[in-house]
Amino acid sequence: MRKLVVATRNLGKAREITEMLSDLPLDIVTLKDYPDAPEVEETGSTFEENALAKAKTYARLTGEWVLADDSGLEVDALNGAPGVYSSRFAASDPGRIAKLLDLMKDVPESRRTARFRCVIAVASPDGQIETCEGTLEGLIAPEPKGSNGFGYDPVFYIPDLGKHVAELTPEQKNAISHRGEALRKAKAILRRKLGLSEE
Ligand code: ITT
Repeated sequence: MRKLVVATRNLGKAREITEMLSDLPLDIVTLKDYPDAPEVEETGSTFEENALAKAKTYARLTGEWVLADDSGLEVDALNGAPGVYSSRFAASDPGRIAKLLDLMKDVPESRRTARFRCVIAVASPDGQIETCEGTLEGLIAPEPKGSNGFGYDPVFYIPDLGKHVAELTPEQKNAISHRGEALRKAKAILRRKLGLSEE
């Protein structure tokens, strides 16, 4: 079976991506299987630049097809922050959530709009590369709720569902999420590029 390296060290992302790709006839591994691979510095100013940098670098280093995800949270009342700095906003998930809620403490519900964005890049060792993306619109809740998912999921509220993302099952999150949308497009790219049959 062809190998696909999912180029992430974020366990929450790795879990969602490997689960959604599990119906493809691919041997899926992550960066855990490449303990000596160096970090790629995320110096880009967009999710696309960072996803391209991660996919290209790890495709070259591993000699395999690679799928890389760069994602984050854009909060309108914070002019799009934390954006590409979402993982560097504070040292831990609880720290990131506490910092966000503190910055948002005086913002009324009508101005708490936000979105998750995900850009996925698929790269081959011989330099082929394509990107695709997905978004999820919602509101920053006043308090965290739920224990599923990862990252900012406990404070991201979906008005249509009346739920925080961390209250959704993995299947419910994948069906509506930024990463789910991008991954459905990435699967079409992989099927075409690797000549995999349609399910
Ligand atoms: P890799 O670069 O190794 O993939 P990372 O966590 O550094 O891991 P990013 O630079 O793409 O990845 O940062 C994404 C951050 O955005 C992530 O750490 C979360 O804080 C947040 N994030 C992205 N998708 C999310 C989701 O589905 N739910 C909650 N938070 C999410």
